[in-house]
Amino acid sequence: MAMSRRTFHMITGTAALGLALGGSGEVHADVSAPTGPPPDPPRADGRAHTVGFDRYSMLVDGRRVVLWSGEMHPFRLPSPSLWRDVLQKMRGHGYNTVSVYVAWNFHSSAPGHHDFTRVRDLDLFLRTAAETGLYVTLRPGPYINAEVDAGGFPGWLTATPGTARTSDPTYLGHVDEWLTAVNRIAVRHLYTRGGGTIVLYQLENEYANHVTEAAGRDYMAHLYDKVRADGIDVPLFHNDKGRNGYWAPGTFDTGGERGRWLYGFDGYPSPFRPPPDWGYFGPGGTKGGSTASPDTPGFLAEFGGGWFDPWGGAEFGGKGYAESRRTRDAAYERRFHLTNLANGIKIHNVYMTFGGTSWGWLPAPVVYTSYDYGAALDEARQPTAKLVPMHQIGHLLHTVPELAELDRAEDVDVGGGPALRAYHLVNPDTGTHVHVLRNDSTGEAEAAVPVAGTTVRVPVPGLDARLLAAGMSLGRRTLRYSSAQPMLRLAVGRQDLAVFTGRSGEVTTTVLECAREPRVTVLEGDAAHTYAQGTLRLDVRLGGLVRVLVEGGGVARPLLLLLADDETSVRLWPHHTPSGPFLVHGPALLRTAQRRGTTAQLTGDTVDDADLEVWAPPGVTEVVWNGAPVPARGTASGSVRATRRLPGAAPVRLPALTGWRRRAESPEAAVDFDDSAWRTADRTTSYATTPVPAGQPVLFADDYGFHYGDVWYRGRFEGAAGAASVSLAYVSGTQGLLMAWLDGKPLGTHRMPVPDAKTVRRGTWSATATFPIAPGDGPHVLSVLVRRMQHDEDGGANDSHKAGRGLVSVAFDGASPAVRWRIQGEAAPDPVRGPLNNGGLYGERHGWHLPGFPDGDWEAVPLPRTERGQGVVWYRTRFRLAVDPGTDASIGLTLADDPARAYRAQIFLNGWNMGQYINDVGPQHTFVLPNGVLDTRGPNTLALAVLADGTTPSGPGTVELTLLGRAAGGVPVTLVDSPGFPSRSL
Ligand code: IPT
Repeated sequence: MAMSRRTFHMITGTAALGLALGGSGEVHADVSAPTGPPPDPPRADGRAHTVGFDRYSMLVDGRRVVLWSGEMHPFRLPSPSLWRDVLQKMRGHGYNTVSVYVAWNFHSSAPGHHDFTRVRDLDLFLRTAAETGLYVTLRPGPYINAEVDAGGFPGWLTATPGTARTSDPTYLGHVDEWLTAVNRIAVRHLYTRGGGTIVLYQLENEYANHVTEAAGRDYMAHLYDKVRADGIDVPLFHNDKGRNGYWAPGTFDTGGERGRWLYGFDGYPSPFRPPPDWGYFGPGGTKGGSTASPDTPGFLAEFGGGWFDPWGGAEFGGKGYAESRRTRDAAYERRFHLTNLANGIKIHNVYMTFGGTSWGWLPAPVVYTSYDYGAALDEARQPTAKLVPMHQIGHLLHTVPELAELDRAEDVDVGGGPALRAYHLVNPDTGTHVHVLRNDSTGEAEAAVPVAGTTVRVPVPGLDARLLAAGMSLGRRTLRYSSAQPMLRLAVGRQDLAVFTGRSGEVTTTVLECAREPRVTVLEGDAAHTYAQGTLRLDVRLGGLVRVLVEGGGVARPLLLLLADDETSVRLWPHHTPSGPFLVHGPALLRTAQRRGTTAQLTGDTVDDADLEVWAPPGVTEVVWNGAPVPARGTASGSVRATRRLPGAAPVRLPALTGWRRRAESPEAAVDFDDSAWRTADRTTSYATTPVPAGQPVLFADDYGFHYGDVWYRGRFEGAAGAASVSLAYVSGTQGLLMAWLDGKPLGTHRMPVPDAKTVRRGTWSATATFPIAPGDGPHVLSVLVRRMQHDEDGGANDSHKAGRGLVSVAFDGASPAVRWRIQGEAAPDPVRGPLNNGGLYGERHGWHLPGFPDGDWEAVPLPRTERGQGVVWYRTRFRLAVDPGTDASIGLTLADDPARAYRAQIFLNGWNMGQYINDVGPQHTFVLPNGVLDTRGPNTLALAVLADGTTPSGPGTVELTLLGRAAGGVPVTLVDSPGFPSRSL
């Protein structure tokens, strides 16, 4: 039969290796029936599982699974409780996999030191993903890019010898320590052993620059060996930067284990051009085309579900994430993902699905604090309209596994003009046909698709796409075709259930094979039906939830057809449980469902008042929602329906922020400031890629152990009489600045120019600031504050993360005094909030950002406020929130002021650095304050470190709490530890 022509040599995992590794040793492998029902959502069930693949798809326990994955970064959500919220929202909306980078710099403040506690608790994240029923793709680098500082390399790595991302032995030594630490956790969560749900593991990231060199090939082979030696037995892969064929199976040494290595690639196509064909099914694909890896499933390790936004307002290239979400909207998602599906992609990962926040000093210089990304779930954890296609396609792929095994079928002419593109695919075992119809023009087009001897007319809106299925099983009955898009099929209780979707108002035709005439009841909505020649035809106008019950006609099991418009489709929640599947209709989110005797125990969210209707396993007659019984009764649809609506979210009132206290700092500028404890800047060599000018000591902050945020220098000199100016060369990354004082008097501020869309990725930002001076012979003190932005990423594998940061050199015009420098950056890393929380401002070094700092003697001031001066001024206040315990309120801090004012603010909430606001650059004004860091039912401390150029008046202007979303429900939130003053780190 069909199975015999397939090979399953690529099955990996303990079971496939025949190893008895504790536990029950039970093997769930049924390789003879990969097209059968999908495997249940994965859990940490303590059993051995096989994780393999063939050229079509992943095979989990021998069952076909399309991975429909979303990327999220735990390190961009510093509140572990909320990981569960995001993961549950992903699962509810049809994702079956979460892909995560692990950022080395987030976990490592010093060589050999790796911290996986608190907000860095990878083990907890992996447990939560397993509890949520999601597969995991783990991507621990060592290099990750990801728009984080140094592409994820720790700050200390910049001060080490050897070229990173090569086989250099020093680098590999550090890498091995990192991987040992990550893998020690990861092995406990491998799905192969049932300890967790990791099914894929990535080596490196878009590694394209040393592909043909021994230094690159040996490096990849080393990573492969290391990860295998650490016990990672799931398939490994790399994400090629485009379909180049780099690191395809067989191109480097994988210890003879060719079959356990997947080829993956990344795609970030322009939303303004038609989606590309990847060439999986033959020539004509982009670059490597079908030859890239014909024996492994089409694998998009990253596919752009949005895009990152650079600093600056629209005129500089930064447009804000609303724009990103507008250009990659729901129709974009449908058009591009359905094209990917039509191109044989069976492992999808949408980068990002929840972008989150690059808090503290995490963002690479190219981006600002928000990493919202225009993703389907926004930074404030709110679902957006982009989830509609993800939800519909995700649930379809999960409940109709035939779609995991599709061959290209003969092209069909669908008319509709040149902009209407049609892809035709067929499952070789079941004969299910799939047509993907894509409209690349802006006006609506009609596709005329030949199906089963007739022509199905399908409207495809401009710049949109539609999937049409024919010959698809709906359980006991078969769909001949439908012009509405299938979303799921489930056998629930005593009936089969199928959901079809489309835009509201669309007129759709659905035809079922029915050898004998069935009984048809339109239970709700605008539907007409006719029976003729062995087929039942339903003509349905979409709007709300149309229900048609099909019974009899020689088939014992009834079929309930639900036709939902888009809006309604995301209120339909299939949920697979060990007692069978559920389908829940009504609420804004279904988080969990389980059967307890005759009761359906459900948890989830409502925003507005909502219906609650449940299709559940047989015998379920009662419903409990978020712990409270809901009166309900059985319906003609075979469901149990609440007799009253669930209440929506309670209103949330946010207090005004008042009671501000102000204190100026920057005492480092004063002549008599005591800097005797500061490091002497006397090094003569550096591993930085920025040259050290002859005759000058090394001044780069990283060489003195200061890796993040602001850094101070104090230089003493004599014999400068006659000097007309002093020139300070510095390197900072985009948006950096330098301010200087001579003997306590401001010399001025130099700022890196605001980049435009073209220059923003230029990388290193270096400049020379020249200030006129008229010193006497001395002695003199030159105080310099450099706002370093972060280290460059190292996408080109050329050590660009080692570009210097801080001062480079000093020169005088008309004199040449020797300057003796001392340097001070951040204090010892905050052991709780992590190495990226703080820079080296005086206030940070002395705990002014921490809760409980005694600010009673600070000046009480109202905001908004205007003052003028060069340097740093702090503002602190406290506020108390009292959000209703059943409400998940998502809250932000919004700053606004006259955009001509040249100042910026570092925002500290309960000591946590929530990001940087640059008043005259933007575009970000609202900063998400994650619950857990924010106490929504208690007191909070807010501190702003305002750094002003002195060239204009500065603020703060208005500073307000803003409500970014609310729901009744949510997840229980445990507050993160937020140690106050005095802190042991100071
Ligand atoms: C690709 C990276 O792999 C990922 O880490 C992230 O940087 C992403 O892009 C952009 O957000 S790099 C590719 C787009 C050149």
